[in-house]
Amino acid sequence: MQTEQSGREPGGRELPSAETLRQWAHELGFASFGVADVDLSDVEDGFQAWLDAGYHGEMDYMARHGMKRARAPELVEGTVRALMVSIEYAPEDPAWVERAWATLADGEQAYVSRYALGRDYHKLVRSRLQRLAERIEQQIGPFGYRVFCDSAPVMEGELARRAGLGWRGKHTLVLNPRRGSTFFLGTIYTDLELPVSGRIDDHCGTCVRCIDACPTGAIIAPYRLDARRCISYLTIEHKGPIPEELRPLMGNRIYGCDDCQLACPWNRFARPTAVADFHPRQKLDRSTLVELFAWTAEEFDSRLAGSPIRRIGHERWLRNLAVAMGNSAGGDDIVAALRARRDDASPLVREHVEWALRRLAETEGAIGPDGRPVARSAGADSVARQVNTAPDPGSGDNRN
Ligand code: B12
Ligand code: SF4
Ligand code: SF4
Repeated sequence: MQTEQSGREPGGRELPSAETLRQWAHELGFASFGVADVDLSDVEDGFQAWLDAGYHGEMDYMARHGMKRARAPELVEGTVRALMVSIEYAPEDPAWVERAWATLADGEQAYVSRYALGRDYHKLVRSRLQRLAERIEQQIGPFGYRVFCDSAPVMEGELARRAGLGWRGKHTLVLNPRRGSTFFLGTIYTDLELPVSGRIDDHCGTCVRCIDACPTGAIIAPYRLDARRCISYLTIEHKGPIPEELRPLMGNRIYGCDDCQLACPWNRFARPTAVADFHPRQKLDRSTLVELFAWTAEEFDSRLAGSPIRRIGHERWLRNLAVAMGNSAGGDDIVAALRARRDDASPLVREHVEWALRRLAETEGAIGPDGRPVARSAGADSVARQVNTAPDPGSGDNRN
């Protein structure tokens, strides 16, 4: 294997140095850059066990390509390295974590995952990766490559870990001691035999905050996620009715979920995004459930043009909102909004609306010790716990 300093491939091609590549990646707005070897044979058994357990739920695409996901050359012939990049999406507000908890604790507000407040990242990342590949091509001439961002059977997390972008947290995401985990990953498969980057050690230590914070218990063990319980899966990937036993646990999370990341002490070091396209649109960071539930299908399509949320469609949007409204403290506006959709054309929406109305009726008038109506979601309980035990990145319990 080559060293970091070497500039020539065994085949004879003169290659840009790792430093030059990193510089080019930074100029394109990528926060981190690294090079990974593509031999993922040691993760194949774990991935197969995950599929065999059915943890992928309805995500057929996870099973469809079998082990091609872990075998880069079977997807793109000649691949020997993966160039890995990250790009930040954390909000600009330095108090974004506290604000996120506050929104989660407010049953009238809608909570949209922070990654989805602005423009969809997939195309943006791929087009920047394409520019990076073209820049390499200008320097060394034609070479074999293909760019990805969530767009093909590629194990981006594992490759990013091997490229030194971070370690895999117990929530399974990649995180980094200087920037937390609030970044997307992108990949270039290539036939260039570039030197492989050094790795970052796992700094989770004895910490289990993400596991404790997960409202639905989806992190069934450290580094193992049952996607079928994950609110991100339930609100985005899952098409049909949301299992009834999970609905009360979802709180006001209507698209994606961030709790495991909000609870992580390392996200004190998350960096604000430098990408204007990722800034919040349509007041998605400060809208009420009632406001969003009122959107017609046409409004949904036009307001969310270019947003990742658009791909779930208006029907699932209403389904998710109905669950959140059922978990709220109720009140005239919420009940009236739900009743107005009792005759919705979609049986899926109608069923979730009826569930929400039933749930509100069952606990009508429930008053908390502070004399205010109770938002009855376990999600709200977990939020209260988090607020009371605000993460202290200096405590060191996560650094051994
Ligand atoms: C499918 C998918 C999901 C699924 C499943 C997530 C998961 N953790 O597997 C769902 C819909 C739930 C999801 C949710 C989210 N996702 Co997602 N997702 C993906 C995707 C497409 C594939 C991930 C994958 O391969 N999972 C399969 C599992 C099996 O792989 P694994 O974790 O490496 O598993 C290994 C070990 O943990 C172990 N193992 C795991 N389970 C088990 C079980 C047994 C029995 C055994 C023995 C071993 C074992 O073995 C495996 C092999 O080593 C990637 C993009 C990509 N192409 O990689 C994005 C990706 C991981 N997602 C991303 C994001 C941002 C999210 C969310 C934060 C979005 C949100 N806010 O709502 C959440 C976070 C939830 C979470 N805690 O993971 C980013 C993560 C960026 C980062 N910093 O790491 C990615 C990389 C997309 C991107 N290009 O940026 N996601
Ligand atoms: S995204 Fe939410 S539901 Fe999914 S594992 Fe993290 S905390 Fe749990
Ligand atoms: S440091 Fe703690 S909260 Fe963060 S990923 Fe590791 S175990 Fe989870």
